[in-house]
Amino acid sequence: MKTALITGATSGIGLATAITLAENGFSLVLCGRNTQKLNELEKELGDLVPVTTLSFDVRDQVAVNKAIASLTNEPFDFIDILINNAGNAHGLDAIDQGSTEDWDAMLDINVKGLLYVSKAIIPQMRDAGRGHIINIGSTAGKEVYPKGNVYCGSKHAVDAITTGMRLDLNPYGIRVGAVNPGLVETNFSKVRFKGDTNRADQVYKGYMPLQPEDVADAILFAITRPPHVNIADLTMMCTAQASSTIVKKEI
Ligand code: 8X3
Repeated sequence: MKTALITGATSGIGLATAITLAENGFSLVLCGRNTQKLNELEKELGDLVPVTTLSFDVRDQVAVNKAIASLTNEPFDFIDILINNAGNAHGLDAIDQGSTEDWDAMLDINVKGLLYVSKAIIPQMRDAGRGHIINIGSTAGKEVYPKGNVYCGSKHAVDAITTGMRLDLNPYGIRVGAVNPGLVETNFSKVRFKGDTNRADQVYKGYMPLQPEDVADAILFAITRPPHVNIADLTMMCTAQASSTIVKKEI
């Protein structure tokens, strides 16, 4: 039984991935900031597979290191699969209008948080000569759209860092890949628009967006390939989406 650690596991793609992986027999280390949700998940999925939870903010490197160092008991003492999922968007503003708080949050969570968690886990993979890292990127990491500026920049950074990790960890037999979804119906837009549910709902209206479970399926596919196969880069969109700015809507 392999152990997977998922960041941002309490909602959206992270939550769907936790459920999918539990159903497919992976032991789970579920990470997030919402302790209550983590506890509920541990109870729910703990009937299926061994589950433990870690409550920390990926922006806090001391907390990240402390949390990962606490994983001393089997089957959580070796992370076979790291899923760097925690990330979000803050604001959708032209570059002259954006707030530095929003920029800091996106770069701190999406880029630096991913690096902190990876740095805490890579040494054990390197020493064991095995392991698998999946970074959740975005179509925004492949294409910049108007007002996407810093969010797209953060996801382009994830794209580059994924390649860099693959190059540097290649000698150790560690697989590194990215799953890059387009529009997924989660609370992503609600967070981006700071709780403005009406505005967030508009984003997913008039077409069938990807569901978090669709992305979880792709992650499951990537991590269940034979040892000689690495899914390096997987970009997925709903059928209605052709690019970041072209979405076929019925209304
Ligand atoms: C989420 C996709 O197009 O809303 O990363 O930026 S998009």
